[in-house]
Parts: sequence; C-alpha cells; structure tokens
Amino acid sequence: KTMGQQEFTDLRLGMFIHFGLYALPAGVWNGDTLSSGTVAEHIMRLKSIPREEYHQLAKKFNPNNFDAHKIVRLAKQAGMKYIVFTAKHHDGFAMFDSDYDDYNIKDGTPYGKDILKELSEECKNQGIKLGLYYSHIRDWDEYHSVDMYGNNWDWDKDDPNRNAQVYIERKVKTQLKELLTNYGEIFCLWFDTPGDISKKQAKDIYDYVKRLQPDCLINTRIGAGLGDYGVMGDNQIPPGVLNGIWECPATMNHSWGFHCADSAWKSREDMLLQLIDLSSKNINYLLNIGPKADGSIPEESVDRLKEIGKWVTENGEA
Ligand code: JFZ
Repeated sequence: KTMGQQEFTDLRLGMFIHFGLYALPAGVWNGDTLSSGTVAEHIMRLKSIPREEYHQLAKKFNPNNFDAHKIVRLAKQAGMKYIVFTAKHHDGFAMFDSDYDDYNIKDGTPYGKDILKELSEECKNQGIKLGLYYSHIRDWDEYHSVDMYGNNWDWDKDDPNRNAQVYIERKVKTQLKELLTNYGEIFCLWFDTPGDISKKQAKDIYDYVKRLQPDCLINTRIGAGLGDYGVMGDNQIPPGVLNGIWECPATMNHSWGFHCADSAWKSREDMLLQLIDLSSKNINYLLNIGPKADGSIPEESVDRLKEIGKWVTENGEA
C-alpha cells in the first residue's frame, strides 16, 4: 500500500548518498581546484571536460572500500529511516548494472560489481527503505561537445535522434525499468533538475514508474508540477508549516559529491537545530554523505552521524 502523509513524515531523517565517478577528481582537475563553494559532482560541466576524457575516470574507478553493510548500519545508528542513492547523476554514468550501455559500474570499471545491488541487499537485510536519485533530463554524456553542457535539449532540434523525447524513450525508460525491477522495493524516485521538461514528458515518466512499482513515491523535481512529495531548496527551511508532504535535502559541508577542499563542515549543533526545526514543521531531513573514490566515508561525516545518532537515541524520536 502506498505510504500516506503521516507515514512519510514519521521517517523524519534520511541519508542521501552522492557517489559516482566525480569522487575520483574530488573537485580537482588538471591541478586546478574548484573553489570550496562549488559542487564537486558538477566537475564535468564546471571544467568543460570532454566526454571521452571524462569516460577515462571509469577505467580507474575501483571503490573497494565501499562497505554497504557499514553504511546502512551507520545510517540506522544515526536514526535514519531511509537512504537515497545516486543511481545516475548528471554525468550520465550508471552506478548499477545496466544493459543500456557499458558506461556503468559493473561493465565499465575495474570494480566490476553492481554496487547498487550490494546496497539494496543490505537495506533489505537491515530493514531500511531505499530510494534512488535519477537525473532524468540532465545527462552530460548525451552532449557531444563541452559547449553544450546546458540544461536544455535545444541544441540538436534538427536531429531526430538527439532530443529529450528520444533520450527519455531510450535511456531513461530502459534504466528506470532496470532500477524498478532488479533491486526489490524502491521507496522513492528522486528526480532532479527537470529543466524545460514538458508536462506530457513528466507525466509519461511518472506513469511509467507507477506501472512498475505503484507504491514508489516520486518527488516534485520530476518537473511540470507533478510529484507525490515536495523537495525544498538545499538547506532551505520555511518559516512555518506547509501543506502537503515535504523533504529538505542538505549537505554537511557544501558539496554533495566528495570535494577534497570543502572543509566548511557544519557542527553537530547546526544539524540538530535544522533537524528539530524541520521536525516541528513535519518536514523530513535528507542529510548527505559523499563517499571518497575508494568508497570510504569521510571521517568528518562519520563523526557527525554518530553524534546525531547519540542525540536522537537520548532524546527519542525527534
Ligand atoms: C541538484 C544537483 O544539481 C546537485 O548536484 C545535487 O544533486 C542536488 C541535490 O540537486 O542541485 C540543486 C537542485 C535544486 C536546487 C538546488 C540545487 N534548488 O531548488 O534549490
């Protein structure tokens, strides 16, 4: 049965995981470091990295220290009731085994395993919900020139094979079907940056997800005013109670993907105040970690999660 408003709100706290090829450069490209206020998962766009060059990262991606068991346990210790994992971010690389092409963690890296499978099995074993982030319009791997890393598909209007509709039919639907078939129950699909998606396209994707898993919740970042629950801007807390179901995504520092020069870590108190403020307004808090290229979790994040967990345990459900 589809989760109701109360049930969703009762989850309170979730773990966002931004993990992908961008963890390798970690904010540094050709000796040049992105400023600490920028997001490292956007390095392909920010440094205008040619597609072929960015692809080389896959050949070096070997996150052998990614310990799904430990990560899920850590989330639970922190009082988190769900996890949202980046199945595909804007760079277009699939963090799961996909038959769409070999640009995925199973077929295209020395790691050679389906990391999402590992995570989904741990979530099931340890009884925590799993949701998936999927960038459904923005996909820089589809842009064949670095000048084109924008957020609309106007660049090839005249080529019938290169437009948003064809992309949705070919890649998005193929991969959504895999994600909603091969990993058990998916609690939510977390779409992002819909750009100028049409209502028809958004509705089409919405219905496609619901046909495969009727109980899967869809966030409003699917675009065109659709979605089952709302997502605030990053770290954005409204002054009062809102109508409907809401979630606020937040990082512990600034970047979502691991950024080696981003040292502006929030304190335990900063985050607990946010959690309490959001809780009082019935808004879920989706707190991010960005694993390093080897799959390990930054120490700063682990420490903070443990401290939050300690507070949540001592003070009951927030
Ligand atoms: C998007 C992504 O571009 C980013 O890399 C990350 O995944 C984040 C969670 O989502 O960035 C956004 C999207 C929307 C807002 C802010 C950042 N917003 O509405 O304020």
